[in-house]
Amino acid sequence: MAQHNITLFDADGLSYKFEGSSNKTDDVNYVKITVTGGIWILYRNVDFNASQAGGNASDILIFKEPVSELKLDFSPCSLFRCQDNVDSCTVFEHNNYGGQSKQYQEACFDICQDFPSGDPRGVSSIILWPNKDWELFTKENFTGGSKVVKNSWHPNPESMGFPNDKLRSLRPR
Ligand SMILES: [Ca+2]
Repeated sequence: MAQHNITLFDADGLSYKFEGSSNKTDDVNYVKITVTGGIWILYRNVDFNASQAGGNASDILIFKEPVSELKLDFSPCSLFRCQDNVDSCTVFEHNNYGGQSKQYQEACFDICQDFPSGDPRGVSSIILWPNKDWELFTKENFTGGSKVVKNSWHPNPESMGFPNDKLRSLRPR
C-alpha cells in the first residue's frame, strides 16, 4: 500500500497527498500541512525558487519531523523530498536549496557538467547528511583549494565556508 508522506490542505479542508518531490504543485492555495514521513523543503515559487535564484530564507519551509495539520506561512508551489537514510551530499544551484539539485553518495571528481564552476549555475548551498563530513575542492580530481565541511544543512556559501559557485569536486571524509 502506498504511503503518503506529506498532505497539504486547502481552505476548504480538502487534502492533497504527495510522496516525492514536485517542481510544480497543483494551483491550489494550501493553508495547512501534515508530515508523516521524510524530510521536506517547501518553496514559495515553482521550480524550487529557480527564477528567484533561491530567494530568501523566508521563501522556504523545512520539515524534518512529523507534524499534524500545522498552519503554513505560505502556500508552496514546489516541494523537494530529501533522502533521509543514506550518507550523502546534496548540492543545489542556488542559495536556500534552490534550483537544480543532485545527490552524491560517493566521491565525484568533477561536477562541472551539472554545476559549472564560475557560473551562477554553480553550487551555492548544500546538505551533508546524516553522518559524514565532506571535503570540497575548487578544482577537479580533488585538487585546488579545499575545505572540510561539517555534516549539516548549509543554506549559503557563508554557512559552507566555501566560495560561491566554485565547487568542482567533492568526497566524503
Ligand atoms: Ca549558484
